[in-house]
Amino acid sequence: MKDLDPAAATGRIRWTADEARKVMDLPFMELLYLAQSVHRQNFDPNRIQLSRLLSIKTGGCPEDCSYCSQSARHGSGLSASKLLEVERVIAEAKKAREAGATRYCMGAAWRSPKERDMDAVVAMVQGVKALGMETCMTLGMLDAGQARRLKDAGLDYYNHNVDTSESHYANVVTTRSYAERLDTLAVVQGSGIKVCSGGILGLGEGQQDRVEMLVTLANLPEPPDSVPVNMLIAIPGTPLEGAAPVDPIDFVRTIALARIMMPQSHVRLSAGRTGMSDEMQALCFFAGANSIFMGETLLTAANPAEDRDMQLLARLGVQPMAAWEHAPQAPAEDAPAGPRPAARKDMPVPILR
Ligand code: SAM
Ligand code: DTB
Ligand code: SF4
Repeated sequence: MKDLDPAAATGRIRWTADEARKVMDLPFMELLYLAQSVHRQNFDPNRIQLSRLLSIKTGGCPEDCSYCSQSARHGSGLSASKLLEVERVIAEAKKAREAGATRYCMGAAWRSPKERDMDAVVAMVQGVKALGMETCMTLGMLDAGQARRLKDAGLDYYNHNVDTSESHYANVVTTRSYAERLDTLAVVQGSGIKVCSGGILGLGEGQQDRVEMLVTLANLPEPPDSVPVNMLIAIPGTPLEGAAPVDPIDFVRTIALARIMMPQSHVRLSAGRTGMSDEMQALCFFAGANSIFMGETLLTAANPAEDRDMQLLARLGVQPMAAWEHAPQAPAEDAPAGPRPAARKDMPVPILR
């Protein structure tokens, strides 16, 4: 494998699948040591960013994503609801802020937003932003005009996952192509909204698919600011209800590779934490995951109870990340004086031989 030289690390490294696979296959201790080293060069290892999710429009989705409870094509038994009232969303965001969340992520079970819904989602972004929280939305595919309206309303992040490798993708979703997903990511990046994009492990893919998915993400014109790594929550009634579980060691390896390939991104240990032991989550944090969703519900599925998560963070001596720490290159004006994690863009990634 060619060296990842420090000079290259200050700019962009274009990864090949072969290079990434070699890192993925390092002996586990080497891989974790490397991932933790890269993590420490870019983030405070004892801080974790807390996001909160709300489903603003649940179920009845026309897409056929085979993992999803919200597709109208599967028999998950979930009943469809209308778009929530703007006031309700803002009230929920306020509660999340009081519980320590700094980012509020609103998700809708749409293929793409309809023009008639845009005024309401714009008002939600404005209202949540006015609470001093970071805003994130995931509404399906976006066109440039919609992205511009959301950006102007103050949207900070847009979540749109590639889900898996390009070659495995057609086994998982048929109603939206991989290229369409990449188009939406380009539209979002072009509008100046930060990208949150990752995938799911447990869709019947192999370790090579996970490598290729991370290569796709790391080689975007800008790597995503946030990379959610979900563990499939196998939902009864969906085509993947009986999917084989992911080997936890392979899951941790994937987190480590994401950290190494996208050193400055927030890697989010996302769906599926209810199925993980505390020890596995701790290993994921050691491997470089530094963000979680807090709160008992994700969009429709369960997440660990808040007090349980707080106990886990306390046992690990990990503090929630303050809002001003999210963008170490551009500290907010309210950043407290005193020691803080340095902006680390200039620091080299260790040379791999
Ligand atoms: N409808 C929008 C879309 O798909 O673009 C946004 C919502 S969608 C539920 C957001 C992401 O959640 C999906 O791309 C997928 O990666 C993840 N997800 C959905 N169901 C999941 C499940 N059962 N287990 C793990 N992750 C899941
Ligand atoms: C992401 O990658 N994971 C979150 C968020 N983006 C929107 C969603 C997880 C959904 C888990 C299944 C559910 O709650 O229905
Ligand atoms: Fe619809 Fe999103 Fe679920 Fe796919 S993942 S079925 S687009 S809600």
